[in-house]
Amino acid sequence: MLKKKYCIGVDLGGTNIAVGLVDLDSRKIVRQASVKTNAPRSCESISADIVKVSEGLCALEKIKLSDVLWVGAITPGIVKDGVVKSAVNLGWKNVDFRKILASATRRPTYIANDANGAAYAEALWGAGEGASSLVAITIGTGVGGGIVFDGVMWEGINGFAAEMGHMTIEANGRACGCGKRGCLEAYCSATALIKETKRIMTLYPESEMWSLCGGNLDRVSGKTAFLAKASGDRAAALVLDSFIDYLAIGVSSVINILQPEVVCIGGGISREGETLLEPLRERVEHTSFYSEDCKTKLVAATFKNDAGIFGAALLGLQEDSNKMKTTEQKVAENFDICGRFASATPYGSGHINDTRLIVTNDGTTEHSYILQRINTNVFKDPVGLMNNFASVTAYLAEAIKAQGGDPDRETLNVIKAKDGKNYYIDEDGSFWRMLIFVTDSLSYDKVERPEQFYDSAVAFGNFQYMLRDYPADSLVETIPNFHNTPDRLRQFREALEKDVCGRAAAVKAEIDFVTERREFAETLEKAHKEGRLPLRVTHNDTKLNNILFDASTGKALCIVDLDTIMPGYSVNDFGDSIRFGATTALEDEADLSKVNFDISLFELYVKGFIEGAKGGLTEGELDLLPIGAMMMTFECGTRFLTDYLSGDTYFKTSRPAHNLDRARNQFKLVSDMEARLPEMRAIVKKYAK
Ligand code: ADP
Ligand code: GN1
Ligand code: MG
Repeated sequence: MLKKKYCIGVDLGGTNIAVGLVDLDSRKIVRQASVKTNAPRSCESISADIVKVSEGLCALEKIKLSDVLWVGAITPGIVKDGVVKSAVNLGWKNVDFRKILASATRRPTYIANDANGAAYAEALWGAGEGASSLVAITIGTGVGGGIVFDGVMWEGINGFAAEMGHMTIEANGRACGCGKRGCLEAYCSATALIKETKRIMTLYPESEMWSLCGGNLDRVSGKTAFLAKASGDRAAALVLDSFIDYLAIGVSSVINILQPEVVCIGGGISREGETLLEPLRERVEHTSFYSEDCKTKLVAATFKNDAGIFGAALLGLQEDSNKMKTTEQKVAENFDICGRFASATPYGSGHINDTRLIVTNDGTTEHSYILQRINTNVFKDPVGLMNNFASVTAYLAEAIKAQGGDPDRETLNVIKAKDGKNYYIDEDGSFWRMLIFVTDSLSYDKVERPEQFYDSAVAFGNFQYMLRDYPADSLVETIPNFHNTPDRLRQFREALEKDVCGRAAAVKAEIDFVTERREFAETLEKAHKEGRLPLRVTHNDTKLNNILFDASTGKALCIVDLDTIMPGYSVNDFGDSIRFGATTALEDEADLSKVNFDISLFELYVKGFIEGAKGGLTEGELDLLPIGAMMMTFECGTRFLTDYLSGDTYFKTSRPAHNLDRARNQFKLVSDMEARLPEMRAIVKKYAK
């Protein structure tokens, strides 16, 4: 037999706690019971009562509480992400209701504000079923509401959203309990209606309303005016005319702002049905932006007495709804991460991928991740890339363990997608990967302390050392000819010939700078062919911001950006760090008077890199370290200039001449290095012993 699908809905009010066992297939409350709230009372004690009542209901259905799919609870007050920020009736402030109730029930637990929950139930199974959007306005002691778009409840950034009762409908109007004046609640709550009914009655002693309440003002209710109006009472008509006029102002504002498919009116007053709705519709049509063929449906709520239990029970269906989530949230939820998605923030200053810091919350703890959209304009084989990435990081983890390090913090750790792959492809075809965020770490765009640069050199040297036996031929070449400088010059000439933006004429000096160094560009390729420069497994993108430093110790911690790990030259890894770090300015500093090669930083890096490589560099490699520095600086400048000529399609830019500034900056460093090559060679000799 097919197992029935049950869930529990808890309507926690200031007076009663109503609990219902809901059968999700038949959409019925199969059992329900309630106990007194006895507020103020602790959340733990209330949760224990909820468990007791729920277990009783389950026993009657011959199931266990552990058989229910989830527990949903609604409560008055401000609720955000399961935390009751404040609920005056319960005496709660910043109470993590979801966490406490979840640990009491041991079931997945969902919490919402009561009006939001009611709106959600209406949207899914009630007046808004099948509609894309619904706004509920609940008229009771106060006026509450809820907004549900594409199946997602909008709580606002702070839980205060959909407080319909506190929209101003009359400047300097009636005082409201919230301290403001002229709020919808002060005119259209049941409380306000009763007050106004009494006021009008005292002005019209002949009104039918008096006999309806036996001459006793204390017996006036929200129904009194409706009943009297039905028999033609003029005073009652006055009360209701102004009540509906004000309500129409509120409803029109909602429609004008949101244009939802459905607006539903709930709470006790909504039982008046068409007596209320017909005149309301008429007024709203006059005061809102309506399109005849596609207008908001204005209807009464479907759930009456059971609105609370359903409003709570259906909260668990939120999981199904994906539509209003951001791309990052949807993508993040496709990876095997802990807790619920909380936020996504742009992170780092890389030029290639889109990097986001993702924070999740499991009810007790926050977890952080790095989510990256792989730039497939740059990396044509993202699947191969991620294979490299995962194999190399697994290999590094072992090497780090062998060196006595912490593999959780000293190398990247790939989080798999829920389907077991190392990446996730979203509905737009974008490739994403998820990494564990290395907490308490920082990366730098410029050397802040010389020791930092030395540390990074040791780390990059050691990185190469750790990968010395890695099977190079198992690696996919993620960007063919990545550091083949002659090929970079060929691409440069191609871009120059095309000159798609007409930028070439204005950068003749830079073009000449590149062309004059055509022969130099061959140096490393030649050395390789002559057997003086071996191919190794290298990082190929060793700039300072691709290494994380421990925020508390300041020590180099973890090398990141492993997209370009492939066979390459050690001297290029050395050189790429020098071009970015051994300088007095940022990589994109446009004022060239500030850009100078810093030979003392160069010296520190030489020392650190040779140490880190643990004697693994050949004589030929050591000899070529200064050329590696010049080559990477020249090549990178040429790439920036190429991209400038091609219309800035490769590197991220934030101003029109950004790539040109970067190119000039690198060329200034090349000139400095050329002038100081003998000194650079002497430095290497000093440490190469
Ligand atoms: P890009 O290829 O665009 O440079 P990166 O992979 O280098 O992308 O990521 C950009 C930045 O994000 C890095 O420079 C680093 O500061 C930060 N970063 C990357 N991965 C992590 C991580 N796992 N933990 C913490 N920070 C990270
Ligand atoms: C890019 O990805 P990111 O920002 O760490 C580039 C490097 C350049 C560097 C210049 C894959 O590095 O090759 O040297 O910009 N990465 C790729 O800052 O092209
Ligand atoms: Mg990077």
